[in-house]
Amino acid sequence: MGKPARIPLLTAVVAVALGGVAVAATAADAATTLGASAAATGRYYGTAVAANKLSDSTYAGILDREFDMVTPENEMKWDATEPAQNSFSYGGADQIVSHARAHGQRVRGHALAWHSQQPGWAQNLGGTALRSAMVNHITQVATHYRGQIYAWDVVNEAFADGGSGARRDSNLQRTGNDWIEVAFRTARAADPAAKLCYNDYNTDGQNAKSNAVYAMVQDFKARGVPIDCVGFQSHFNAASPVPGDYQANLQRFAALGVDVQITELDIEGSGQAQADNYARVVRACLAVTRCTGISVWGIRDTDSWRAGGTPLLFDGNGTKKPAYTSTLNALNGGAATPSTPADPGPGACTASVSLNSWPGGFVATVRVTAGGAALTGWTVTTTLPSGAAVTNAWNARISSTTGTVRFTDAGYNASVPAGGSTELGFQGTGSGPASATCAAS
Ligand code: 9MR
Repeated sequence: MGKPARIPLLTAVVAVALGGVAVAATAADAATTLGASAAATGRYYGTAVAANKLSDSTYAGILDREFDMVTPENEMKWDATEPAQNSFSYGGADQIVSHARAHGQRVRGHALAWHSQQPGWAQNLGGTALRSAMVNHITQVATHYRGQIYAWDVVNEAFADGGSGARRDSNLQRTGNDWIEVAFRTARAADPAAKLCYNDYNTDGQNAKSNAVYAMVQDFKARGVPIDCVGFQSHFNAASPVPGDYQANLQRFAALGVDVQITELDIEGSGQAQADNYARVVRACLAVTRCTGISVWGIRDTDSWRAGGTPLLFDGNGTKKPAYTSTLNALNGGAATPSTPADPGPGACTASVSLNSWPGGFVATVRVTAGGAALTGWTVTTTLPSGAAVTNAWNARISSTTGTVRFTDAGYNASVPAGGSTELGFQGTGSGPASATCAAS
């Protein structure tokens, strides 16, 4: 597969070249949706899609506006595509693939071989009968979609949880330890253009399970077993937070010579804490050259497999949550090409927030500190939790009172010497933001 297309930027160049009104056809074009912002860094931002929701206009509207990669949430699984042995049914999956093609979205195929969501007939097979059935399944499905899939999750969740580093016991595992490499070789033969991924959960940080996957990928690379990518599901909540070594873990896999992808992202929570975690995921991916994209596992909170944890970027009405805004901002802060983020440079600055809160209100003091060179102007950006509003601000000009707010220097405090700092403040109703970013201007 070639590099992901950078459609929004190309559009911008074309508009300028035609001498059209170049007004909006600038980087701003690439900054207003998740897919376009990710594409500007050479990556994608995708989502899981359920075929039976494509007729919901709110759902489809958000899907087609924001996302440039889709993963069928259940429609390509073994139970859906081969309900009776050697009798294939592609209704829901085909619907998603044609919707994607019609809207310029690429497709991640999920999943060819998995211990779960097997049709009853396969659950009851074992030994060579199951091995042949698996090979036939992979060949048929990957051939049906040949040329239309960006990446396949060839094997899903094959390692055990906990500290053993062992393979998960399953009927597939009991056909012999080589079932995974057989699955990858079979998929390569059926669709040579698709990237072939191993996908799992609880492998997002360095631990016994991710070490075991790492050793498998290393071994596959050494022996020429075709593997192109590793998917990190990234289902996070309080008990399983974004790991501190998330980026380092992605990086060590990338260093084995595979792409890495965030494949099923959702983060339980709300407000600023959730928004900060979503931004951390973007920053980790942008910092790893071979992190080619991020997919969330659903669109609205109500579409989620764990709706009670409100883990997604849009609320049940389809309204953008703070997590959406922080994701978009983080994508727009990314490097122009997939590489380690540029050195912030001598003109850079940082912002730290200190909050004085009471029920229903807060005062925030933001300290702007210059980096290795003097500032001649600065802008602080923060995203207010939903329901919060700024009522009064000092030492800065303000762009809005709710949502994402930019505070620009007030003129008299634009100049900050290298290493020096200055303060601004604001008062508001609701709860205040925990963090802010600073940019020299
Ligand atoms: O989101 C999927 C949900 O609708 C299904 O009921 C469930 C059945 O196993 O699978 C969910 O998706 C899973 C994905 O295929 C693999 N990783 C874990 C996901 C969440 O369970």
